[in-house]
Amino acid sequence: MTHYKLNSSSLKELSARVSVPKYNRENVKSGIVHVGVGGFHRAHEAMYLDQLLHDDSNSNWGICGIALLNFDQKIYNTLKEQDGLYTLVVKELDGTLTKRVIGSIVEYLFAPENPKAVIEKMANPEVKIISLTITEGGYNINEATGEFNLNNPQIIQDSKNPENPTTIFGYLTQTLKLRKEQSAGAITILSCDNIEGNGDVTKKMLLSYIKFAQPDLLDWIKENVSFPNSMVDRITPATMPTDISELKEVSGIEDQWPVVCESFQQWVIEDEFIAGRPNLESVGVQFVKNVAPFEKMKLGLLNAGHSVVGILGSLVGYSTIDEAISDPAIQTFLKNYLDFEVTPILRDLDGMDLTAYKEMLIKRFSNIYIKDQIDRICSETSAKMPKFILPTVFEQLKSNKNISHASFIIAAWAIYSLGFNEKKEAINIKDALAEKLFEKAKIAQTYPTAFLELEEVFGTLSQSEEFNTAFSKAYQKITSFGVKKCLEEMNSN
Ligand code: CS2
Repeated sequence: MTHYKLNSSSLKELSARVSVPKYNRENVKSGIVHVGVGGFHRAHEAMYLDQLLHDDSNSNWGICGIALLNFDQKIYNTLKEQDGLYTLVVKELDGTLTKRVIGSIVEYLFAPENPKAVIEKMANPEVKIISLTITEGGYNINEATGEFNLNNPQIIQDSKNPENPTTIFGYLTQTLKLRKEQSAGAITILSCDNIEGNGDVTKKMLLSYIKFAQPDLLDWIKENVSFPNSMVDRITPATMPTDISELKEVSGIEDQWPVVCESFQQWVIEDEFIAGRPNLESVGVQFVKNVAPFEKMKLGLLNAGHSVVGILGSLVGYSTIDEAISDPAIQTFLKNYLDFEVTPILRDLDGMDLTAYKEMLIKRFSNIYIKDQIDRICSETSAKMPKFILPTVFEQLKSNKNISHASFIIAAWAIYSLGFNEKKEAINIKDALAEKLFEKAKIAQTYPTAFLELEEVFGTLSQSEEFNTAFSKAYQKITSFGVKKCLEEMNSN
C-alpha cells in the first residue's frame, strides 16, 4: 500500500481509505481561537466543528489553534507540517476503529515564538469565541483561599511586561485591551476544562488579574465579554507509538500525531455567547440554562472515579485504567464510593438516569482498546484533587455524612506520593507540586495528617477532626495490610 504523509495535498488520495473533510478548507475563517490544542481539544471541540463545517453556511467557524507554552512546540510543528490536519481514531467498546481526518483547525500559532501575532489574532473582529483547555492547574487558583494567586512569578512578570505575555491571563488581557481600542466587538471566553463553574472561575480569575494589571479595562469587559459555563467529556488517552504505526500500516497514513479516543462524547453549555455562536445543537451539543448540576455530576463521578482508580491502581502496580478497573476489589470500591459518597450530593439532574450514567462509566473505564494510562490520570493530581474529590468531601462533612472512601483515597495518595508502588517499583509522578507532596508524604510516615497540611491543595480540610481521624486510620491500615486487603475488607462491610 502506498503511504501518504498527511497534509492538504494528500487528502484526495486518502479519501479512498478514510473519511476526510469534504468542505473547502480554504474558504474557512477562524471564528474561534482555541488555546491548548492537545489531544482532548482535537477529540472534542475540533471534532464537533469539523462536523459543522460540512455545511457551507458554517464556514465562519473554523479554528485557529494556539500552542501557548514552550512545551507545546511539538504539537505546533506537527500542525504546521500537516496543514492543521490530523486523524481522529475512535475506539469503540468492541474494538472497532473509526478513522476520520479532521480539518477544522485551519490556522495555528506558537505563542512563545510570536506573542504579538497571537494577541492580534485573538483581537481580530472575525473572532467571536476564545475557547480554552489549559488544564485544571492553568487557572492560577490558590486553593487555600479560592482566590487568584498574585504571587506567581509568571503573573508578576506578565504584569510588568504586558506586551510579551507568557500566561493565559496576560494574553487575554492584552487581547481585550486591543479589542477595546480597535472596537473589534464583543467576545465569548469559553472554558472547556474540568472545573466546577469553569466559566465563572475563568471570569473571576481573569478579572482579578485585570483589576491588578489593567483596571481601566473592567467597564468594557462588563459589557463586552461573556463566560459561559460548560461541561465537556470524552476520554482521550495519550497517543502511543503503536497508534501511529497502526495508522501507517493499516491505512497508509503517515500522521505524526493522530488522536485516539473513546466513542462517548458529551458537551453541555450555557447559551451565553455574547458575540454569537455556531449552530452546535445540530451536531449534538446540549444547551442548558444551568450547567452546574451536570458539571458536578461529571467531575464527581467520572473525573473523581478516574483519580480513584488511578491512585489505587498505581499503588497496586497496574499501568492502565482498564487493567485496574478489572480488579474486582478496585471496581467494587469505586462503585461504593460513587453510590454512597458522591451520589447523595448530586441534585437537580432532571431527566438524568444516574444509575445508567454510573454503569456506562464503568464500561467506559473498562474499554480495553483505550488503554488509558494511569500516568496520565495521576498527572497533576494536586490540581485535580480540589476539583474532582474535595468538593464532595466538604459537602459530605458539612452534613455529617460518610467520608470513609474519600479519606481512604487521600491516604492512598499520601503513600503514592512517596514514589513507590506496593511492588517496590518507582512511580513516575508528574505533578507541579511533586516536591512539596513528597516532603509532606515523608513526614506523614510518622504523623499521617501532616499530609493534609498542604493548604494549597486541601484548603481547610485539616481542620476537620472527623476527616483527620478517618484519614489516619486509613493510612495506618494501608501501611499495615496493603491496599488490596484493605479494599477487600471495606467492600465486604
Ligand atoms: C481525566 C480526564 O485528567 C483526568 O484525570 O479524568 O482527562 C478525563 O479523561 C476527561 O475529562 C474525560 O472527559
